[in-house]
Amino acid sequence: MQKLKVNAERLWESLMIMAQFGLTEKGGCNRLALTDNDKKARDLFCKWCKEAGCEISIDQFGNIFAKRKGQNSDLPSVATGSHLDTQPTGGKFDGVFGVLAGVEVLRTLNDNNIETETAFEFSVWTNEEGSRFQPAMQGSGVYVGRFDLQTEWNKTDVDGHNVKDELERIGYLGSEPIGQRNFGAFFETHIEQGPILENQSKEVGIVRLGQGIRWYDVVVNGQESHSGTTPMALRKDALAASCEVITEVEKLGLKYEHAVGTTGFMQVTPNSRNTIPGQVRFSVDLRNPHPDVLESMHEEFNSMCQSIAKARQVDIEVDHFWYFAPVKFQASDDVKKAAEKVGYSHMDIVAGAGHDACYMADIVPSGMVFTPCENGISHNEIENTTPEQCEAGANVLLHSMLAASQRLAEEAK
Ligand code: HGY
Ligand code: MN
Ligand code: MN
Repeated sequence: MQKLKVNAERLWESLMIMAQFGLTEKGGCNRLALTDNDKKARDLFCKWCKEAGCEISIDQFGNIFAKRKGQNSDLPSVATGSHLDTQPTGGKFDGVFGVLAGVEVLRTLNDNNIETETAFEFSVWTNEEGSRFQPAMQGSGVYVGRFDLQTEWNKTDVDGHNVKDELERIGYLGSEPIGQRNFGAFFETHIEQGPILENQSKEVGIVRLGQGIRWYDVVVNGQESHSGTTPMALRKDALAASCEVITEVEKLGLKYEHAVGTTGFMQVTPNSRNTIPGQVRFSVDLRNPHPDVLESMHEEFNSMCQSIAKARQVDIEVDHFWYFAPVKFQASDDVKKAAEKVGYSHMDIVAGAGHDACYMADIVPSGMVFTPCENGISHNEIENTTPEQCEAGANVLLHSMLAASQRLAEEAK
């Protein structure tokens, strides 16, 4: 089995075919969750897996599971997967590389007529990005019971479309109840989305920890008035107050080691150049690998909002709607052993981004395989990697899954 290798050309070709769905002029992907492009990608994934002999199941949140039977149906499955949805100006690899590395494992097992003791399952998780609907990792979060199904079905995008209606519209409102799969191990392959592996010239990252995340919706209410006639001292400028908050968020990210702080989404009302903005709605994303540091950032952020509100005589509402605690990966040693077995240079690493495996780690030993991306750039249309780097990730995934399958079979004897 040691010599077993994936077909790098086929994997790269599958990535380029999938990239057609939502392809942008700059060569990236705009495939927001539950849009027609997401549907096309999902349909193609299901077609490829059916052609490879899998049985397809879809759950009530549109999560997809393609199952390749094993010799012993009493054993739990070894699973892998990631997401097909992208950022609005996303790349060709974030998420989809993990899904198609799984498909390449599936095809490689078939090519070599390998009968595994446990079943292998290949999954696609709904709305990992959290861009169109919040929060991120929504499908895997519902699956593991972190989020309530009905609440998440009712979430709406900026145009008022809700998740449940959109799942139905694209044909992925499945009937399988949430959380029904019998997984014994879960692995996710993903580009690092940062510069560390490339800078350290390592082929594979063994992800030991997923950092903590706090997301907020902030609404600043001031007073609309004329930009020409309102003296500066009398203004309640919601946008100027928001800019001060956002500058302070950036300072919070700079203040603590390994911290990041970001505002990526903003709506200004009435958004007219000669009316002082009366209301501004924006996002805040705080992250840190250490829960206590993230807690301090949370406290400082909230008190900073209150003092700015007081000083500027505006109202600032902070809705802290998502907290994801840092998570350790229990199956990362499988990934390390696989990287050593197949002979790839590797290093331990922390995941700066959230991933579906971070929630799967709640319910089953999980591991992540990271591979480098060019200049560490992601969530950008120029996101890039190479066929060889994808091949390394898929080979490590293949051998991680085979090792976990053997272990589960031995444990059951
Ligand atoms: O937000 C994240 O880290 C991921 O891209 N959803
Ligand atoms: Mn991702
Ligand atoms: Mn992403």
